[in-house]
Amino acid sequence: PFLQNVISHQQFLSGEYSTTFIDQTPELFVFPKRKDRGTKMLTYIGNTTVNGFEGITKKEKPSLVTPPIPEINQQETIPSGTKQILDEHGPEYLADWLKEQKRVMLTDTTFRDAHQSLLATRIRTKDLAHIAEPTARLLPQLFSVEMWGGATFDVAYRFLKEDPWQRLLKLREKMPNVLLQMLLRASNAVGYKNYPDNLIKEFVEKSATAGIDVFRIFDSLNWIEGMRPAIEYVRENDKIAEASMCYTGDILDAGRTKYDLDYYKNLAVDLEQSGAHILGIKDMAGLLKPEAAYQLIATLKESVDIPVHLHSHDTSGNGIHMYSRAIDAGADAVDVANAPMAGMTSQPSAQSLYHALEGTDRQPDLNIDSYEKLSHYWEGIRDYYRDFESGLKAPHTEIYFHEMPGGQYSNLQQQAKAVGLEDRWNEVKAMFRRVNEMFGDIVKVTPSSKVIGDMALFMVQNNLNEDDIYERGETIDFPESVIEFAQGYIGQPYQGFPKELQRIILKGKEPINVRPGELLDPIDFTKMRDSLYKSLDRPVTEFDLISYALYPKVFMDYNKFYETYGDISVLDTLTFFYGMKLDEEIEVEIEQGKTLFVKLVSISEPRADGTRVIYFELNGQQRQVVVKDEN
Ligand code: 3PY
Ligand code: ZN
Repeated sequence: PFLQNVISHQQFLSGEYSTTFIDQTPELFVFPKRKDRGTKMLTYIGNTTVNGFEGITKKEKPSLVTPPIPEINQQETIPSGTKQILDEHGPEYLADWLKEQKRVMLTDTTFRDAHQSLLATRIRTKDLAHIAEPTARLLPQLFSVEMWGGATFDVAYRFLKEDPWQRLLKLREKMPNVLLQMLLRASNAVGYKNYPDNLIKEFVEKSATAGIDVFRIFDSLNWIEGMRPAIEYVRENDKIAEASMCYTGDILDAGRTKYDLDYYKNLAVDLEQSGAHILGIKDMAGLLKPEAAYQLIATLKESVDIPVHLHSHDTSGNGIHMYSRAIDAGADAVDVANAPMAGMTSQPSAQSLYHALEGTDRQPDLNIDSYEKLSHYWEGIRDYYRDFESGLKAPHTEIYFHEMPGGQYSNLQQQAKAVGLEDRWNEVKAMFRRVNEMFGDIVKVTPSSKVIGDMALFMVQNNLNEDDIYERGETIDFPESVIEFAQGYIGQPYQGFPKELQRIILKGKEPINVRPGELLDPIDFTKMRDSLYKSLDRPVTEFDLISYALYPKVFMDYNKFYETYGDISVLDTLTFFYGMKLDEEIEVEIEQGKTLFVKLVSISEPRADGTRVIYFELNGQQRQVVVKDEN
């Protein structure tokens, strides 16, 4: 290989070499071989340094302080909490216990929905894991910590190049005392389409084994048929089924009768009868107004016997006022985030709510100083992800107009940016509303919100208006998600599909009107394991199987990435996003007690084939990698 390297070297071929050629040309000694862990990691760092990271305009690595982690005494036992109640007494007991609490209980969403809603779901496991144990020690009175599910699952593989199951296992280990909660999109699991029932069953079982206690289950069209299997599987695992209704519309608007108080009351009764331990109200866009919250919660508390848990987003700026009215009406638990990760499209702030309830007998039982200590960490960490901020700087009451879920806002904005519609974002929002009306005013939450979002982007991008759709629809190729929706593949909307639009979109295809899961063939996991074993060339875990079944391409792409670069979840976040600066030195703990010291020494000019040589020191030894300059 050495001779091969010499005779194919640009400098050798050009004849411009002297007797020192071999000494000065270290890449001659780079032989194709199975790369070791260090080289793989250096290749990632080199690549990111030269080419940047997807979604971040290439720029100099920022200098940021390391966020402070509150001091804790690891010798002390971790105070017990709701997790111990569940483990000792089971889900029914826990639900009764929740209902008996005089003070409102809190779910902290900082580890999931808060960053999904503010930072396009980009917070990495490493940054969550650092603060997990301090959270468990400082906030043992929480009802739960929402830390998994929703978009975190696929974003982990797709963008963060890490395994979401490892996140769950790690956080479980560090937070043994509070209930861990996930968001489960019923028959869509953590995906964007319906899956076979046996996959949902496996998913729930493995998530429960790995550490999830509370499953907040919702259907994106509030279609109860779509939720039944998931509720049943959660119950089979002795975990908490928090079956949820998604709040849409405005019960205070007498002119908008599709989703009125009776609609929610009937839904709540159905959910209780379907086996919910807790009734969730998922106000995913933050549309619930304070007086509406009072009326809704008061009505639901009269209509069902199970506790009521309210989730909302603070987009309008009315979150705390709304929560305090809901709490007056008897809400048993509400969702909040730590202040630096709260507000706007995220959940209302835990600290603000605490102070807002001062002097009432429902003020949450927590140590506010502890919350503030943890807040310094989140304040620092948020800055690491500044490139993923949605740009929303102030309360946004326009939400009552376009009704876009908080978790979707920053993601759709990224999507719009990716297709060159950054400057037309206001048009996209207005179109989102138009499309919702065209579709008959549907519940909008993943994946139905994605359907509306895809259609809105598609229409703005192609300069189409509503008339164009009706007049020229036959000749338009609609986005895949829109076709699937019209076919009934994500379920049945309340009061049905608008027939004319459905006909235009389907172009002769027959829609279904049963639960899609009933029509899908069950997954043959044994067969899948065999074929995956062959393509991965490594033992296949139960978790791998589920991930592959949910997201075959995303999972395989992640594995390919892993083979090339190894486990880069160990890199610090700034290096992960920006690579390294010249002369910078970093430490990377690749496993407990094993640290690599990396220094970036120099970067060559691009060579004729467009590659650059990146010179590093790895634990004091010279190393170089070759990366393609994509700029
Ligand atoms: C999700 O499904 O990811 C959501 O957060 C919906 O609100
Ligand atoms: Zn949410």
